[in-house]
Amino acid sequence: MGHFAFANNTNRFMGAAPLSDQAFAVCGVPYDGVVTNRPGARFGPQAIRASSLMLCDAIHPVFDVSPIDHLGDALDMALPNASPLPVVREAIERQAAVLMDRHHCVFLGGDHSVTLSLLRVARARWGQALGLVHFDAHCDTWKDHFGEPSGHGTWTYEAIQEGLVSPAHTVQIGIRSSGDRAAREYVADQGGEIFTARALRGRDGVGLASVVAAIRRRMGERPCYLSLDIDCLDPAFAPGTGTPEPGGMTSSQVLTLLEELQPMNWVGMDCVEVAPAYDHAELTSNAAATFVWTYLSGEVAKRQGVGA
Ligand SMILES: [Mn+2]
Repeated sequence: MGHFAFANNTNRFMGAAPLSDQAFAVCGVPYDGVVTNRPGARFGPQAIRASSLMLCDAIHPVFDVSPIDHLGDALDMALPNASPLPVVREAIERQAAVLMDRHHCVFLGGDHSVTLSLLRVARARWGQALGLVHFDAHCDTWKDHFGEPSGHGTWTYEAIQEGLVSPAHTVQIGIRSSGDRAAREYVADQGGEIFTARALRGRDGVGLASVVAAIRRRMGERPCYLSLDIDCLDPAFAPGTGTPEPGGMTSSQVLTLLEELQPMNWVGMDCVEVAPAYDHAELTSNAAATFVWTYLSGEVAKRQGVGA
């Protein structure tokens, strides 16, 4: 096939086919109605798709598989962007339920509020409180969104309150933004674990081995959901996002963690908060596409019994 197969598929992730009965699905959630600062993440999905075309045949050098033939792109959800958040959530949840019933899904945000809806669907689909690995500069455990009950910085708190995720199986990575102690340390106070960006400074490759071991030990075989806010990265690696926070992770650190956590029992992923209007040289969408590709390759390898 080669990369010429992309010619007519440039609006789909990695040039994948339209979604039919493939094991894996990519779907955009183009909603950015509750961002704190700069809007624009509704255009994230198409920017990530455009960058993903650079991956060519998409054979992953660690997992030695390409996800392309196992993947369909459902394009973007149709959402009532001007409606109140509960109406938007209902539309996301209705569409996500159909997809998660039939496919292992990766969702492209959108602002981070969409993750609460995706977790509601995943919780119902798997019938138990899920494990959560949450890459982010922000704890997203604020109890309100500047006076509103729900926003893109409340979903982790809400997910724990709703019993969607198990607090003891919730791990945050890259946290560093301003915030009051109660929010910053909420996950740890609930029995989970937080690896702040500060704690990860200067650690890469084998320097992350103890982090990997701690996460894998904590999660065991529990079904786990991966939520990756692109602002976990330093703005040097991901300027195109609504609430950039200096002092963040490197792309290599995130890739090391994604590769080493591959053996976990993942049930789905989202990659959110890519806002292409603030991007430079497609750095941000390129990082997002590479992270999604890494995750999908790891899952395809697992199904094919190919070792990492
Ligand atoms: Mn964030």
